[in-house]
Amino acid sequence: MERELPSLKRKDLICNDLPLHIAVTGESGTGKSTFVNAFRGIDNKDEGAAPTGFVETTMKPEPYPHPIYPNVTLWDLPGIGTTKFPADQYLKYVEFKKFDFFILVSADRFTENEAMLAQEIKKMGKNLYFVRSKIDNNLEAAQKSQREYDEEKTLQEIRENCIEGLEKQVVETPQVFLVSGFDLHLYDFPALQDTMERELPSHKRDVLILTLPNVCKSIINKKKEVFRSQIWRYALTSAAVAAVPLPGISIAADVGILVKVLRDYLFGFGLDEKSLEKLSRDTNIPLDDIKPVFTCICSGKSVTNELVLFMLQSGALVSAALIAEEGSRWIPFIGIPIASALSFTSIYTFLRSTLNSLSVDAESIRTKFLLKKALAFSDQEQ
Ligand SMILES: Nc1nc2c(ncn2[C@@H]2O[C@H](COP(=O)(O)OP(=O)(O)OP(=O)(O)O)[C@@H](O)[C@H]2O)c(=O)[nH]1
Ligand SMILES: [Mg+2]
Repeated sequence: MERELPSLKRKDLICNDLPLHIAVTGESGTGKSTFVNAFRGIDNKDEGAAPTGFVETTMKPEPYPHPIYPNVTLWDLPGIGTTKFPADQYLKYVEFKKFDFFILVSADRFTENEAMLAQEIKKMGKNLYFVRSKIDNNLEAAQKSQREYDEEKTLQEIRENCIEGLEKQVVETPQVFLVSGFDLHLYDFPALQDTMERELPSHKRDVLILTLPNVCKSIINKKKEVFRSQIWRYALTSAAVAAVPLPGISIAADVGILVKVLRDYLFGFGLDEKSLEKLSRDTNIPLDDIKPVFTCICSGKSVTNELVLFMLQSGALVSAALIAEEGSRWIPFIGIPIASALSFTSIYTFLRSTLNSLSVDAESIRTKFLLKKALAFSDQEQ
C-alpha cells in the first residue's frame, strides 16, 4: 500500500498571509493613484494599475491588492473634499475600521479639511502619515528660480513648511514625508517605509516588510531577516518528511518545499523573471547586462525541481548530508531520527546560504541599476 507524504499546506510554506489594509487618501489630482501603483511596484501604464491622469478622479474606495502578496491591499480613497463629508462621516463612509493605517497625500499644503481628518483618524486610534507628493516638480521649479540651488535646503524648507502648516491647524507632531511617485528611491520614501514598519503592531510588521519595494539597503536586510526567521519551519517540515521510511521520498519532498520557498525569495527580492524584465525596461539596460552581476544560480531564473536538484548537488555540504540521510533511514530504530536531523540540517544550511546570496544580488541590483537610474534622472533635471 502506498504511504502518503505528510501533507504540505500553504500555511506551512507561506507564513505571512495576515491581511494588511493601507488607506491612501488625498484631494483630486495629488498623485494618490500614482503612489498606490508605485507602492505595489507597478507603473501607471501597467495592467492592473490604478487609473491615473487628469480626468480619472477617484470617486469611491477602490481596493488594489499587491501583485505578489494579495493579502496586502492598498485602498485608493476619494479625497475628503471630493466627498464633501465632514471628517467623522467621511471615515464612516470609507469604513475606516478595516484599515491598519492611513497615508494622506497632498501636492501642496495640507488643507483645513485634511487637518480635521487627521485629528479624527488619531481619535480613532489609527496611525496617519502625511505624504507631500510631486517633489520632483518642486525641485525642478526651485532649480529654475534659485540662484544658488541647494536640493537638501529646498527639501528641508518644504518639509518645515508642511509641518508648520499642520501644527497651526492643531495637528500634533505631524510626520511629513516628501515623495515623488515616479521615483520612490529618492527623498523620504525610505524613511516613510521605516516609520510605517516601526509603528505597526509586531504581528503585521513582517507582512509589510515583505511587501515594501526594495528601495533601500535596510529593507533588503529586513526582508532577509523575515525570510531567515521562517527557515526553521521549512527545515522542520523537511525533517518530518524524512521520518517516512521510504527511499527517495524525503528528497522529492524537500525539493518540492524548496521550489516554493525559493520562488517566494525571488519575488520578495525582485529577482524573479518578471521583475527583472521590468527592471530592464525601466532602466533601458538589456537583461544580458543585468544577469552577470548575480552570485546566486537561481536569480532571474524560473525555479524548477531540476534547478533545485542542481543547486543541491552543487553545494557539497548539503548534498553529502542528503546522501547520508537517504542511507541512514535504513538503520533500524535510530535511523529515522538521524535522517530527520540530517534533513533539518541540510535544508537549513541550504536555505541560509541561498538567502545570503539572493540578498547580495538584490542589493547589487539596487546599487548598480536602480540607484544609477535615479541619479541619472536627477542629473538630467539639474
Ligand atoms: N511630476 C509628478 N507628477 C505626478 C506625481 N504623482 C502623480 N503625478 C501626476 O499627477 C497627475 C494625477 O495623478 P493621479 O495619481 O491620477 O492623482 P490622483 O490623486 O489619483 O487623482 P484623482 O484620482 O483624480 O483624485 C497624473 O498626471 C500623474 O502622472 C509625482 O510624484 N510627480
Ligand atoms: Mg486617482
